[in-house]
Amino acid sequence: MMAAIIRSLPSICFKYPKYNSSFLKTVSKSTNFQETCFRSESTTQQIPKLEEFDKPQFPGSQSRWTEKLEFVRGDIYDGIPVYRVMNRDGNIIDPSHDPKLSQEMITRLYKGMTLLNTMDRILYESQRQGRISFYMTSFGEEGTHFGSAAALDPQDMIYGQYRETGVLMYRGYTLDQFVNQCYGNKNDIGKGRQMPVHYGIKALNFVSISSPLATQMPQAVGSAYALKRSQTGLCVICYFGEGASSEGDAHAALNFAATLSCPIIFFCRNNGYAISTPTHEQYKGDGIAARGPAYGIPSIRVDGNDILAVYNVTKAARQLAVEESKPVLIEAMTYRIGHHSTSDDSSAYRSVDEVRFWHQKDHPISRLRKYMENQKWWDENKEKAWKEETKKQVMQTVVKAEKLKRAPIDEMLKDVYDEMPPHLKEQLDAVKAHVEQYHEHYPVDNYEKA
Ligand SMILES: Cc1ncc(C[n+]2csc(CCOP(=O)(O)OP(=O)(O)O)c2C)c(N)n1
Ligand SMILES: [Mg+2]
Repeated sequence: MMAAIIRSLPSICFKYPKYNSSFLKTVSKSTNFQETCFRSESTTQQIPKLEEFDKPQFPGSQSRWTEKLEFVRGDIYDGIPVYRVMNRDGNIIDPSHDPKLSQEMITRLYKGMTLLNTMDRILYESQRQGRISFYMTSFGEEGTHFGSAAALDPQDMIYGQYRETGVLMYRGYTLDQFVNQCYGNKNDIGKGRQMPVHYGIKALNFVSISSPLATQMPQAVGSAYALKRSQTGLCVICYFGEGASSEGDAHAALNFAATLSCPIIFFCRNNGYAISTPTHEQYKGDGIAARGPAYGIPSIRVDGNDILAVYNVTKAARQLAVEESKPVLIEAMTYRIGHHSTSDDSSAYRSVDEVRFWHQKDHPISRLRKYMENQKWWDENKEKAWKEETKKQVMQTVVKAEKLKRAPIDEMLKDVYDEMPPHLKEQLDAVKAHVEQYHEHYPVDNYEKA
């Protein structure tokens, strides 16, 4: 029996790296396994101390004994509170939590949120008119985007899910870049090879969006681990929806980040829906923030419609992540006012009254506007002039983008490899020959010549 246990040790030790190889050799030679375990000095696992035997000493948990037979239930406590700074009238509740952002900064944030809103309206309509193939709006979530983006270092790496357009806008992605990407024209950085809204730009440290849910999460942890090793003083922020949190990748990411102590901010946008699935069908626990402590990750829940609160928590999370090299989890509570995407009609699964409540009574843009009006920094005239200006700006950008041709067909298979391998070259030649032969069936004039 003992021999069998000893033979199986290498595989056990692989899972528990605390036993190193010299320990293994000692164990293999030993006739008394129990004795060896207590003698070994090479293990990094805490050896139980006899004087602390009044506490459980299992290596997998730190806890206390109990003689009560009690299940830990998720439904007996009030839940993690929602941190806020402003009330719905735009008044600061506790002045000691006012981040005291300058008028210039607040105006920048407000202008960004409203510009995004206008761009969303116009590009959504473009899709309805068949000018672009797909679009996703961020209506109602603007506070989570701009509040978090403003609290980061511009060099921090961003991994998004797809509904974080405002984060990229704050970083400096231009209207031209957004619209060219959605139109997939030759000026798009990705040369029109991605679906609309799948933005990415190396210069702004924003990793390209990829549709399969939660795949960005373990990748983001890998980046954070690299940042930790290179000691740059930077961190990663990884955005994801509460729906994506149900993916296995989300678990892997949270657990790796915790065990490897990676400087990463997990930013969950809890907007109430994963397409048509409401949160109460998605999970039974206390949201996403409640999962953090189970992974050993400091966690907080914030009112995502309060941009100042989002700014404060992201700033504090960044400090924790960078100074203590730790993951932090933020759950920003908000509401997806728009349809999931242009492929969705949310009236099939939620009431107009529900949407109207959030649009009229708890909107991040109107809350910041109230704050600005309270400070006498904004008024109706400024609002009207800015709205007209943003509409003009976006419309002009769209008109320009529509006139541009698409990238040459040759670009389709480039940039995957440094040098195109023969099998791809063969496929490209075949496509080109086909299109040339049947050119009357293809919109060849819409494409730039190679
Ligand atoms: C692995 C995978 N499964 C399913 C989908 C289809 N899908 C696209 S978005 C989405 C809902 C995601 O909801 P959430 O994470 O809450 O983000 P939100 O759209 O609310 O911003 C689903 C199921 C997908 N893209 N990838
Ligand atoms: Mg969601």
